[in-house]
Amino acid sequence: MPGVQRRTTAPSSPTEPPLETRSQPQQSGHPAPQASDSGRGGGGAPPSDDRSLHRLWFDTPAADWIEALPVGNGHRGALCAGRPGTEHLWLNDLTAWSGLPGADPLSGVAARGPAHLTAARAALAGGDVRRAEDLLARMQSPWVQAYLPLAAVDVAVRAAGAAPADAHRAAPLLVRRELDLRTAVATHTWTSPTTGRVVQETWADAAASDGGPVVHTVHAEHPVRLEVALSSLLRPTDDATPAASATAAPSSGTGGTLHRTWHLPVDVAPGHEDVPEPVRYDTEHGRRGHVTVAALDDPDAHVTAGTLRTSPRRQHTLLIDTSTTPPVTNALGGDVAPGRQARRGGRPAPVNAAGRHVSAVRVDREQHVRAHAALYDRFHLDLPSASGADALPTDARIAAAVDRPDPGLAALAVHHGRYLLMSSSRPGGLPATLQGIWNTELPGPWSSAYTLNINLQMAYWPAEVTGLPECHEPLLRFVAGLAAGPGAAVARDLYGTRGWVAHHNSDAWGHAAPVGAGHGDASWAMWPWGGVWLAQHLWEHHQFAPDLTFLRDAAWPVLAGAARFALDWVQTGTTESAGSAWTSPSTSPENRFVADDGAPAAVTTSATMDVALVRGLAATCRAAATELGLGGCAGEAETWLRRLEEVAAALPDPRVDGRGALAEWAADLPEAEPEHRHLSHLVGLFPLGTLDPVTTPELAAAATRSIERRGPESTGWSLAWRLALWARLGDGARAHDQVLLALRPAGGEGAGHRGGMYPNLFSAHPPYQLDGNCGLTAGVAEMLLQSHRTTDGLVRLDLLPALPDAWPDGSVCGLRARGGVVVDLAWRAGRLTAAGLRASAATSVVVHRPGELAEAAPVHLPAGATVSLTEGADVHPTTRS
Ligand code: FUC
Repeated sequence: MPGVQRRTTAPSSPTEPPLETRSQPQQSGHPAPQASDSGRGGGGAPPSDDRSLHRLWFDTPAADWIEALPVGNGHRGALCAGRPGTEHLWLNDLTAWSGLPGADPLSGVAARGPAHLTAARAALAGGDVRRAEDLLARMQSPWVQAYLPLAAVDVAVRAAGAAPADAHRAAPLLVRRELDLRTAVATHTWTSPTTGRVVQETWADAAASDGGPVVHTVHAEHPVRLEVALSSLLRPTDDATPAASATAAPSSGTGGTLHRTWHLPVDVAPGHEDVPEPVRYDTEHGRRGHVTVAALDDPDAHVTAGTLRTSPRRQHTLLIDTSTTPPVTNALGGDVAPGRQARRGGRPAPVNAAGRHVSAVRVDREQHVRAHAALYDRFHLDLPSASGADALPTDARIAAAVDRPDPGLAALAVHHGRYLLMSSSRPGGLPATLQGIWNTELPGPWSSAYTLNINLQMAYWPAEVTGLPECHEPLLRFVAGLAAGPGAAVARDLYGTRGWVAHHNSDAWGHAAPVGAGHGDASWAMWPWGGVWLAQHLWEHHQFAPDLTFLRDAAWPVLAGAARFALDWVQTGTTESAGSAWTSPSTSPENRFVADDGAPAAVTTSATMDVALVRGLAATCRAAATELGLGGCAGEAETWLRRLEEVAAALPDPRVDGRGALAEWAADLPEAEPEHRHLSHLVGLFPLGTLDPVTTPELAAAATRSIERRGPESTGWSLAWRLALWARLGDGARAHDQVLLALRPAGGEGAGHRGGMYPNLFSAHPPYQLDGNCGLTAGVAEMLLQSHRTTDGLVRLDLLPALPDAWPDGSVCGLRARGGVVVDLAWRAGRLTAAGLRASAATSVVVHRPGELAEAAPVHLPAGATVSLTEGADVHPTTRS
C-alpha cells in the first residue's frame, strides 16, 4: 500500500480528484492554531447544507427544560422555552452554589488520620472486607455542595393597544424556534392577530471576557409592551418562604430595572440522602444570588408589583444580569473564580447597580457573534445529512434517524457537544458542572456538581482535540487550586500522605474529601484517584500546544503533588497475595464483585484502574521532567521519579482473565454486575493510551472482550466512553454502533441505564448530563484522528483510524493533534483523499493512513505552513515561503 505522500503540484490521476498544495503562513496573534480549509472540497463529499449540521429547530414550544434551547457564556446561562406570548427562560449563574467559604476540608469526617487507614488496610489484609468497608465509611465527609437553579424569567409580550377582549381572541401561535450553533443565538418567532409577527432572541453575551449578561430582544410587527417577572426555587430575601416567592414583591426596582435577591442555601443534600432538612438556609451568614433585568433605552419602563413594565414599542432589549455575593472561594481561601467577582466588586448587576439608566450599556449582537465564532468556527465536521433532514424539527429528525441513515445528525451532535462545552466553560470561570451551566432543579441530579471518576474528565475530552483549549482553562485552574489547597490538606490530615488527593466528588469550594456521610457505598465513596487522573489534563493541554512555561509553572506542581500522593499511597514490601507493590484499599469505580459471604463488595487491592493511573502518571512525570530538563540529573525530582517508576513497575501487571477479557481486579473476582456501566479498567486504552493495539496487542484484544462482555447498552456517558474505546481499537463499525445508540431518542425500556438524546439534543444518562454530549464529540474525533502514539520519539498521526462504512464520504477541518498540529481531512468512498497538516512551530510527525501497517517516513511541518498530503505520488517538499 502506498504511503502518504506530499506534493507541490497537482498531477491528479483520473480516478483521484486534484489536490491543492498549500503553504500558508499562520496568522500571528491568533489565540490558537486555526485549521486551514484544505480538507473541505478537497475530494470529500459535496458539503452538506450547513443548517442541517449547525442548527436545532422546533415547531412547538418547549414544555419542559429538556426541550428548551441552551445559551451560555461560561458564566451565565439560560434555557429558552420559545413560548409564544410569554417567553420562559431558566437562568443560571456559574457561581450560584450552596455552601459557604472557609469550611474545614474534613468537616463532618468521623475518623481522620493515618491510623484509621492503617486499620482498614489491616482488616482487608486479614480478609475482613466488611470491617474494612465499615472503617473506611467513618472517614467519609457528608457530601459536596450543589450547583443551584438561580431563577427564571417570564417575558410576557402584550399588544400595546389590545383590550382584554382582544387579548383573549389573540391566541399566539409559534412559527418556529431555533438555535443556531454558529451564532449562539436562540430565536423564536410567533404571531398573533394583535401583535403581528414577533421575533424574540436570546443570547449570553460572549464578547465580554468576564462573562456578559444574558440579552433578550423582542421585535414585533406592531407596538408591544413587555411585562417581565422573576421567580426562583430559592428563598427570597424579602419573604419568609420559598413557596411565596412567585408572588412576593421584588427586592427593589429602580426606574426601568427589576432587581431580585435570593438567599443561597448554606447546605443542600444530594437527592439520594434522606435527611430532614435537605435544603438549609442561614439567612444571616449565607450567600446571596442576584438577578437584575433592565429595559435598555426605555426611560418609561418601571417596576410595579414585582413586574417590570416597558413602554409600547416595536423593539425591546432586556439585559439580564446575575451575580452572587460574597465570591466563591475554595476551602483554603484561594479564589476559584477570580476575574469576574473582582471586577464586579461583589455588587449585583453592574449594568445598573447604581440606579443609573442603562442606555449607556451597548448591546452588540455582532460582537457577540464574532466572539463566539472565533472559537466555534475553528472546527467543522461535514457528514452528509439525510435528504430533507433539516426540514424536520430536531426531535423528529432524531426519531427518523432510527430508521434511516443520517450521518449529518452525528455531525450536528459533534458540533453541539463543542457548543455546550463552550457555553459552560470559559476562562476565569468554574469548570462545567454535571449539567454544564444549566440546572433547573433543587437539588439537581447528583447535586449538579462534579463527579471525578469519569464525568468531569469526559466533559473536557473534546477541549483539546476539537480546538477549544481556552475552554479547558477553568478545569485546569480548578485542579491546580485543588492541588495547592484542599486536596493537599485532605491528603495530609485524612491519610497522612504528602501531595494531594481528590475523590469521587467535588464542588465549587474544592471539596476533596471522600463523600458518603458515613454510609456511602465504598464502590463510589472509596476512590482516592480523582487527582491523579485530573492531573493528566494539564499534561494533555501542554501536549496539544507545547508551552514550557505552562508545563513548568502550572502542570509540574500538580503532577509532582499527584506523584507524591501516589508514592505514599502505594504499599510496598512483600505479601504472598499482593506481590511487592499494591494499592490498598482499592475499588474499581463503581463496580462490585461477589465477596466470600455471597454479597456484593467493592474494596480489594490493586484494581486494574489504580495500576493504569499510577503507571500513566509515572510515564507523564518522566516525559514532563525530560522536557523541563529535570530528569536524568541527581536532583530531588529524579529521586522521586525513579522511585515512582520502580513502584509503578512493581504493581501487578494488567492481565487477561479466564474469559479472555482484561481483568478488572488483581484477583479473579466474580463480577456482581457484568454489564456495569463503568469501564474503569479500560482507562489505559482511553483516554490514557497506555494500552493500545499497536504497543500491547494482547491486552488490546482482551480489552475488546471486556467491552463485549459489558454488552451494548448503557447510560449516555458510558456509550460515549465505549465509542472512544472502539475508536482506539480501530473498530469503526462498533464505534459507529455506539454513535447510533447515543443518538437515538431518550427514554423507552429500562430508561435508567439507556442513553439517548432528549428532544433538545441534551444527552440522557438519563437524566441529562453534559458528559454524554462531550464524550460523543470526543469519541467521533477519535474515530477520525489519533495522536497518542509515538514512533521514534515523534508524534504519530493516525488518519481516519476508525472510519465506519456508514460514513463513506466526508471531511473534517480543525482537528488538533499532540505536538501542536492542526489536521484537515477529506475522504470519499471510504478512502482518504486529502489531508492538510499545520503546526505553529516547526515539527516532524509520522503519518499513518487508514489500514497502513508499515512505518511511514517522518513528515516535516515548517512553522505556520500547511502541508497537503495524498497517496500515490512522490514525496515533495511543500513549503512555500
Ligand atoms: C457516577 C456514575 C453515574 C452518574 C454519576 C453522576 O456516579 O456512576 O452513572 O453518572 O456519576
